[in-house]
Amino acid sequence: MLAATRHRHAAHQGFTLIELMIVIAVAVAIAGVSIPVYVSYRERAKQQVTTVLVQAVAAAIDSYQVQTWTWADTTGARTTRPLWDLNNDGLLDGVPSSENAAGASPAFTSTIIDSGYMGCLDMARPIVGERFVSPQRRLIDAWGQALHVHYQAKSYGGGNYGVWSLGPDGADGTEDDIRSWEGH
Ligand SMILES: [Ca+2]
Ligand SMILES: [Ca+2]
Repeated sequence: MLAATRHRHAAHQGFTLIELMIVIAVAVAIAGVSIPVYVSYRERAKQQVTTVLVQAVAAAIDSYQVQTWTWADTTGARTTRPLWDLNNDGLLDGVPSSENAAGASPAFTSTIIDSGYMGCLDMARPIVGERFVSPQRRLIDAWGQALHVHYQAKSYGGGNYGVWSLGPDGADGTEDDIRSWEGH
């Protein structure tokens, strides 16, 4: 009697284990399909949102034409930089107080700040939500990376400047970069 009970008990346990394995197998199968789909959906959404952001910022810069600031350093040498990358680091400027124009005198920096220049936010404020602004007040893409900018006459699709995101891989110059001068 006792042996039979133990046998039934063991059989019941075995049955539960098979059920459990089926449930796990089904869960793994579903996850195997749904996780990649979800990830690719999220990545696609980030790419689309960043494409819109890059195009919008490029349009905002375009409305400023190629406006520049010029100043003389301590040796008297004159430096001219485009409005949106005064410190020449290849990134859209954040607030001028934290991203002083490299080589500029403090007086020039105060002039920039006093003028109300807010870095790229000044140009993009009407079109960019807080979601795309870092704590350092820099414009960032959907992956939290600062947007790049460069000025070179007639280089970017025949334009004078390019704005781009490093894309999902976070590396510059790779195929997944999202560029203002390319259609997406
Ligand atoms: Ca900059
Ligand atoms: Ca990239």
